[in-house]
Amino acid sequence: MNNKGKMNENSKNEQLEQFRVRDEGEKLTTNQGLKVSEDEFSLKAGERGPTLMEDFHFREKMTHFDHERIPERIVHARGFAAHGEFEVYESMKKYTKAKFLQDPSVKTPVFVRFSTVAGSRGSAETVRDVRGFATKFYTEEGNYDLVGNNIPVFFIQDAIKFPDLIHAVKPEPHNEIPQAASAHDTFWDFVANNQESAHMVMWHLSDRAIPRSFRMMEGFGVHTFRLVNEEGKAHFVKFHWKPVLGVHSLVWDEAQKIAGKDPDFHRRDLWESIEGGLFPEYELGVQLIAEEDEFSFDFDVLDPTKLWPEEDVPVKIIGKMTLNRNVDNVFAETEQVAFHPGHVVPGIDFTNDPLLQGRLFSYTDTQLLRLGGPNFHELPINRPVCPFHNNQRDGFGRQTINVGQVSYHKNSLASNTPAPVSEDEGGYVHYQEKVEGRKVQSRSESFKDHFSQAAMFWNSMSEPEKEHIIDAFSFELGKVKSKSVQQQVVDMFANVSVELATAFALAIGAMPPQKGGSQVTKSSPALSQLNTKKLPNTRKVGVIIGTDFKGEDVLNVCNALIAEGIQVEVISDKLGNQKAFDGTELKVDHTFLTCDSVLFDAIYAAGGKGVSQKFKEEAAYFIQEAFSHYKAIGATFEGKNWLQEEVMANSPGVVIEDQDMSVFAQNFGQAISAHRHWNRQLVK
Ligand code: HDD
Repeated sequence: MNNKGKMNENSKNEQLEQFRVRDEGEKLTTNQGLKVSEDEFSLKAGERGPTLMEDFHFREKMTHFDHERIPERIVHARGFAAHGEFEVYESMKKYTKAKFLQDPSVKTPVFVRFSTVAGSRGSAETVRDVRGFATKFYTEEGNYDLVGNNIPVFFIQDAIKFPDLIHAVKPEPHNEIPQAASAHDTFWDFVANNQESAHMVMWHLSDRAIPRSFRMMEGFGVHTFRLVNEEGKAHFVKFHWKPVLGVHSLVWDEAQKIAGKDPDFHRRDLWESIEGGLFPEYELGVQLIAEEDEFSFDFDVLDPTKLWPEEDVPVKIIGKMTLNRNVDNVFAETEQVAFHPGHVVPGIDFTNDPLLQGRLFSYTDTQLLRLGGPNFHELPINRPVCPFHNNQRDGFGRQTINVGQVSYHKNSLASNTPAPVSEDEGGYVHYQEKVEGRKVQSRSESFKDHFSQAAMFWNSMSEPEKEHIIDAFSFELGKVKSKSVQQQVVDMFANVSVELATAFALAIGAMPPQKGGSQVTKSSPALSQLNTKKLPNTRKVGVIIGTDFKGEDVLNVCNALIAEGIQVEVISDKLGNQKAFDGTELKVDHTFLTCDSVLFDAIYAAGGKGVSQKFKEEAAYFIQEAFSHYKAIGATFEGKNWLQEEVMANSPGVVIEDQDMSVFAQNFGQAISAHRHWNRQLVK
């Protein structure tokens, strides 16, 4: 990469280009460049004789294969990433001197990795878990990493407890069960005995922990950081990513089924959206608190188990990120990318949040093991797009060839270069916060209210969201074997809501709480997903058609849906083309066998005369399942016979019509945009 060229949104792509190798059409060689003549038979003494050590190609090929795996991340092992760009809407000069937040005409390349936390690299993606949302901005001043989650608070207040938290949530060590799940004794034992987790647990058991798509979840920097402007004035800041499509989730039963039907559901969704040009977009927001107001709130701004209610501290939307390019190679990019909350640029600084401070140690430490040495910054995906020079040398896998005699500072032989530069020339100067205190191992009193915001979260939920939380507690605690742990959790969450604790206590056969209750009446409407944006865009509809379907009518519906931005996939009992009575043909994308109702946002039973009894049963099963997951259901013509009309006909989100197809398409499109119809009565 020519480091002297001006930086733009393509800078990272251009830099990566010099590392890309296209093997197609090339001759096979060894890693030494020697052309290979035989790649199927190892060198042997006679056709049935012993293999010879002398076969260097065999040895090299096998050795490389034997070393292909690297340690997976201790947390966030299962992840998927994409490239994109970020643009700021207006200059943020008033608050920060960070260059990438100054000029709306500048686009900064980004790389974003989404992840689950607890599961191994091969685990299913729709499990109940926090999602990682880590963004690397390749700025002209160096890489800035915003290493966040889709939940704005954390389980613990001090990083020293992180190994304990993770040991508790990971599969239990004696039998390595369960994979990628928090529904087991050690996790809940940790929760009950580390009650600072209360607030985050409420989020974890809410619909936030089962997102519909990476494209439909928020991201949060979690910690309070500092923005510092040119004059040295600082503001406390919390970072938010707001998905343009709104925040939407799966239903728990659906999430579990998808985990089996398509363990790659979220990566497939992201990959296909980007391949199809439906680029995921997120707006960047900041909440700002002036330093003078540090103590004006009923929470401590340094406490990572607290959020700043958006109604009290509004989120100022300052820019947009668009993910527009899939990776070329998952290992080289997604697996080898190294994030670190300590990768900052001038104008962005830290606070004394004890969780953040501990993270500043952990990330480099883990990369050293995972990426095998101190040179991981040289891996193509991790390289800044601006020049970098220092006196660090050598180490495993060093690629840079530093020319010259001098590798120390201060020196005279190289005129004391590379030289530190002043703040005015872009040198990073740490914010000069005044700090005083004794060395103690304790926690501030201001960190000790663990339940008020958990109660606020509960108060902010709509009825269906509350039901989901009760069901989630009943599920999770229902899997816990220890009666004592179950009871401890009931008693703990009585401090959030007696209604909640009583409901799940009854479901798991524990004693309803004897005391508890919260005085908190505050709620924050921004926390409820019911208040999110509802758009049809990118929603996926499974269209079930049989032979002799009403060709033009059905096509018109499909086209009207597509015009709304909805994705249409055709399901039938066999692949190939399905024929309409008027000769129209529609390509079938899936059979009942190769897909499942849970993989769609809505089902449209379009009809078809020539269908077997088996077809009808399969279609009915798809519709029934979608119905039980509160999804929009449309039925026209013979499709009406595949659903239980007497049960479903007047249900919210069920659209039945065989006269006016444009009215049908419009109503069905609206039903799809609503995401889910929670006010639907289910037949139990
Ligand atoms: Fe962490 C990875 C987010 C607390 C230690 N963390 C990791 C990733 C994300 C987060 C998104 C995946 C990055 C990637 O995609 O490669 N972590 C968070 C957030 C936290 C948090 C938002 C709380 C606010 N983490 C946290 C603590 C510690 C760690 C308190 C340890 C003191 N996290 C790690 C790690 C990981 C990691 C062990 C594993 C792989 C990696 O760093 O690169 O260092």
